[in-house]
Amino acid sequence: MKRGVWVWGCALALGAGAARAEDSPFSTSVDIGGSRGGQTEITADEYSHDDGSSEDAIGLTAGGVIAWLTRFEVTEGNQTINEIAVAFGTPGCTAPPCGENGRPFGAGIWSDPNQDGSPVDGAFLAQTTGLQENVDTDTFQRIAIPQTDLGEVGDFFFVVVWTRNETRGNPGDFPASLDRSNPEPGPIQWVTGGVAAQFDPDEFPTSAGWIQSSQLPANLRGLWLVRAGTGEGGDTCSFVVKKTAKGKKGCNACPRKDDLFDTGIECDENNPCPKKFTGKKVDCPDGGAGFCKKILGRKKSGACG
Ligand SMILES: [Ca+2]
Ligand SMILES: [Ca+2]
Repeated sequence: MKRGVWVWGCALALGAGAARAEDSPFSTSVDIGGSRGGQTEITADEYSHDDGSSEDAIGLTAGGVIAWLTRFEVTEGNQTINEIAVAFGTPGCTAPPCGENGRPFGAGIWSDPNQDGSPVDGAFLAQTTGLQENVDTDTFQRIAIPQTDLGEVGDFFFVVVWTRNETRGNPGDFPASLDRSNPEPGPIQWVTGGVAAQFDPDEFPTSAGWIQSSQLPANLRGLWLVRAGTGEGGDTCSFVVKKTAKGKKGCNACPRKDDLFDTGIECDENNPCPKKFTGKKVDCPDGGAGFCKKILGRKKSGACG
């Protein structure tokens, strides 16, 4: 099995201990307050903790790469998934946009090898990359991932979303949508990142890094708007990568063989995706410097017509 993990060029200012508000690298968009509903239960075909509405969004104060992780437990009949859904930013954003439409992001599934519920030993299962849509609207963006077997009923697994956390001249925007209706959700949420952080799928993770949300300042706690399930993966063309693409000029986030790569090209029944995709020089999928030299993909069966 492939193994893909994180390495961070710079550890967070926070350690494993409790965070104090004054030294947290994370900050929040203005909390517009108010609850718009209760926590939803897992549905037949979607893993979900959030209630579908964000009351806030958080990001890294100084910018960088931010990753947010949600833990789920495998339920009967849902041991295999092929889609992740995520919302970016929040409608209450006071310095709009909280995120940026068109900005690259990644999403993936990690297992929990020792099944203790902690993600520090997470083992890579599948990933995809896409471009943010519908920022600041609470609209879930659905993105296809390779068909993933999650293990046995009751097993923990992790859904991770990551993106660069800055716009040009505006470090510290707020991409991670936060459902504050349940501000103390328990040990199912983590976050990590940093100014010099980068994604390198070929390196092993450092155990430091993931911060459980209960260790964040109270105003940064809640539920990520992140879900996983089965579906068609949205309305843009995803391709199965045929060969690991080479990163150039500092890009460590190029898709590898068998990853999915979402081009952002819109498709529907009348406008099906081309059978092949060739990207000679593609901007680094983590939104940072550099590019991927050659991305070759074949159409995913059944993808968007
Ligand atoms: Ca809510
Ligand atoms: Ca673990």
